[in-house]
Parts: sequence; structure tokens; C-alpha cells
Amino acid sequence: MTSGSVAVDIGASSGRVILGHLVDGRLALTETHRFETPLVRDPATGLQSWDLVRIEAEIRAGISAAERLGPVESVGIDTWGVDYVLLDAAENPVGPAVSYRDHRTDGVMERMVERLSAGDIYRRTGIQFMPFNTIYQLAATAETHPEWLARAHRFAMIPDYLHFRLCGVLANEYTNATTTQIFNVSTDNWDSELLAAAGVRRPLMSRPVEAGTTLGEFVSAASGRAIKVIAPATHDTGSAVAATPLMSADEAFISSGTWSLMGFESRVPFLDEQARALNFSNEGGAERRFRVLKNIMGLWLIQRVRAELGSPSHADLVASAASSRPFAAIIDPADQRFLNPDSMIEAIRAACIETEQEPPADAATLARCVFDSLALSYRRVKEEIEALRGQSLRRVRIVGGGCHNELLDQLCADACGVPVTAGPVETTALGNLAVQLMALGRIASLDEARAIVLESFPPRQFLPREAVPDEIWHRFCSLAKK
Ligand code: ADP
Ligand code: LRH
Repeated sequence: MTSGSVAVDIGASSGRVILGHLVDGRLALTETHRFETPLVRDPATGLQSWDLVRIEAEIRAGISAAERLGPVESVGIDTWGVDYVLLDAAENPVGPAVSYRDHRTDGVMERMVERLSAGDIYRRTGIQFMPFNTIYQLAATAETHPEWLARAHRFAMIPDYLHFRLCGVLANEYTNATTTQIFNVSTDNWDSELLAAAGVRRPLMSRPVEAGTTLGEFVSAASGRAIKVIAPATHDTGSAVAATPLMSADEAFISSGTWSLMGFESRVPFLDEQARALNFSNEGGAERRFRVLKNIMGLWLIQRVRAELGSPSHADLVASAASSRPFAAIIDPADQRFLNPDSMIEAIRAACIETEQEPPADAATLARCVFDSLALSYRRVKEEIEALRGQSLRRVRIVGGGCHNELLDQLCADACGVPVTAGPVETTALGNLAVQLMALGRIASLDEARAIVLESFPPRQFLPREAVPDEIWHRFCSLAKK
């Protein structure tokens, strides 16, 4: 049997280990393991954190399961962005791996921006201002737990750390480094002034390596074999867009999961005043292509609503929303109150009451409110992208777990007024694999990888049907200004 590569793709809702084979110009995937990635309260500090011990054990279990299916040549890990661990002199974690959803960063961004100037931070990094960016998380640590930074010898983003656990080589990978808002897009390295402002000593950081770098070897306890550890685009969105079959410059992507990341690909970053005013990110990608995008609150809203409703199936929630009255109540998903409220249902209802709308009262109306509001957000970002580029978009490609939601796929086509394609669901794993296969010399370029993805997993099409009524669009625009 031909050897395969393993993509470990860990999202904020679930992690999966996927074995990929490239056979006759097609990629075939076998999921060998899936697990939840819930937030846990660190017992010592109460901080909302990730359980990296468990995540590492799940990764090892998934790789062993893949090996039972046949020889594995390489493995690479991607995760959500912005989160990190500090390592001490013995390379053990200092403090917990705190989640970006923890409230410790409340108010930190505002204070730092006042001190440093938003224009200057944006010119250096080109990254969207979000309160949970790594720079503000580090500044929060410097305020509340300076002893952690004092003890730290190294800084690792989550996938950097997990790769280190597999192969013993610690490297900071480029695509995820760009999500920190501490990476200087002009010098192509960590920004010393921003590091100092965040309270971090420069020697903690190493010059980021490219996506596609072979880091070392993982010697499998199960088989005794050595498996190459290859850093993919370790930022999950970087891997997702690497495999999104973008076929021309007038196509946008939405990487749809816990977040909806909507944007376009560019060979150059957009760093001017308009990009800053619109608060776009220029995230670094494989082959040094930039993802010019906006973080939209995404399916996190429905994940939390669903959990509070006792976890009805996704299919039931979507079906009930489909039969519920359109636009009965809408919210602005960008409102930071939705980042991590005690109750998402109460946060949505409160936002509706404040804007004099009937608050959704049951699963169907809550889900409809979330899906309608996300579709309106997609239209807003589509218009912002068009303004930024001075060019119309002609297609939106949705990838990720969220494209299972055919109601949302259709609402996106209706709101944006352009054809939408949905799929593949496992685009992030495909992008992770593609970069490994490029490093192994099996695929020549991202363009070739995308052609293979399109051939292997043809997406579904959704054409625009009903335009959003003007009154609704104006209501949404006025919500966003409040
Ligand atoms: P992440 O990588 O951030 O963990 P995923 O890409 O796995 O996220 O997407 C998870 C989301 O996909 C869920 O929150 C859910 O809203 C949506 N989803 C998954 N399966 C379905 C389904 N069968 N129907 C509708 N939505 C679904
Ligand atoms: C999506 C994602 C996104 C980040 C967020 C923290 O999973 O990586 O690109 O901004 O998580």
C-alpha cells in the first residue's frame, strides 16, 4: 500500500486526525480519530484554558489509528490561531494554555492602542484589531502573572508546541505567527517594539519558519517507525484557504467553522488607511500569499445556543430555522458581547430588546436569528472587500464544517447576490495535507493542490434566489453603527 500523510486539524469545537493519500491525481481522506476540544477552567487560576495534555494524547491516538491502516510518511498539525504557551528552561509549560475567550484581556487592547497608536500597530502588522490577539493576551499576562513571563525561555503557538511534543524541535511557524499582531509584515520578523510593549523578551521568539518546513521525526511508540513531522500552514485558516479552490481574483472565501473568516487572496498585503478603517487582517499564508480577511463571529453563536438548548442535532436546528420567519429578529454578530457571554441565548435576546425587536424565544427563532444575521454580515464584508479592491466579487466559496448548513449557504447566496459554492467540509485538513505533499515533492504548487481538491471533492452550488429586503438591510446597517 502507498504511504499516506496525516493531517491533525484542531478547531475550537473539535479536533480530527485524517489520513490522506494522493492516488492518480486525487486526494482520498480517511478520518481516523475525532475528539471534542472544550474549554476547561485551570484549577490553579480559574482561567479558561485548553487541555493540551488531553489534546496531545488524542493526537497520538489518532496517529496510531492511522498507522493501523497503513504506512504513514508524515504528519502535520494545525490549530486555531492567536493562542500560545510559554515554556521554561526545561521546555515545560509555564502556566496554563489560556484560551483567547478568557476575559483576562477585557480592556487591554483599548489601553495599548491608546499608548501605542492604532495606526502604528496596523502599519507594522496589518492585523485586524481584536481584543484577544496574542499581543493583548501577552500584555494581560504581563499585568496579572508577570512571573510566568519572567520564567519563560521560549514562546510557542499551540501547533508549535504540539509539533515540539512529537519531534522535540521547537520552531515558530510563519502563518500562525502572523495572527499574533506582533509579526512585522515589512521586516518579515517579530516586531521588537511590539514585543517590548507586550512585556516579552526578544530571545523568547525564534525567526519563524515557512509552512512546509520539515521539523524532525516522530518515532511512533505503536509501530517503532519514524514519521516526518512537517509544519503545514499551522494556522487552521491558512490551511483552509490553501485548499480552497479559488479559481480567479473575483472569488472570495468563507472558512466557516467556529468563526467565519471571509476574505480574498492577494500577493500583497493591504495596509493603507482604508484597510485599517475597515479593520481587515492580512494573514500570512502558504506560498507567501496573503489572506486579506475579516473575522466574523461565526457559528460560535449557534454552538453556544445549541449547548444551552440541550444539544439538539444540527440537522434539527437548521430545519426548524428554515421554517421560521426570515429576518424576524437580527443582531450584529460583530458585537463583542457575543465573544463569551454567560448565556448566549440571553445575550441575543438582550440585544434584540435593546433594538426594539421581538426577542427570539425558541430554538427555531434563535437559530433563524443567528443564520440571518451571519448572512447579513457576509454581505457587509462582501461590500467592504469590493470597496477595498475597487472590484466586484462574482463568487463566494464556503468551506469547512459550516458548509453542511445548506440554509446558511443559501442565505449567503441571497444576501451576497452572487453564486456560492459549498465544500469541501474538510478543507483545512486538505490544505494541511497539500503543504505536506508539497514538502515531500508530490505536489508542485498551491495551484496544483487546488485543482486536485476541486477534482476530488466537487463543491455544491447555491444560486441567489430572494434578495434581502432593503428595509432589513438598512436595519442591519443601523444595528452595526450602535
Ligand atoms: P472548527 O474547526 O472551528 O472546530 P468546524 O469546521 O468543525 O469548526 O465546523 C463546526 C460547525 O459546523 C458547527 O459549529 C456547526 O455549526 C456546523 N456543522 C457541523 N455539522 C453540521 C451539520 N450536519 N449541519 C449543520 N451545521 C453543521
Ligand atoms: C479559526 C481561527 C481564526 C482566528 C481564531 C482565533 O479557527 O483560527 O482564524 O482568528 O480561530
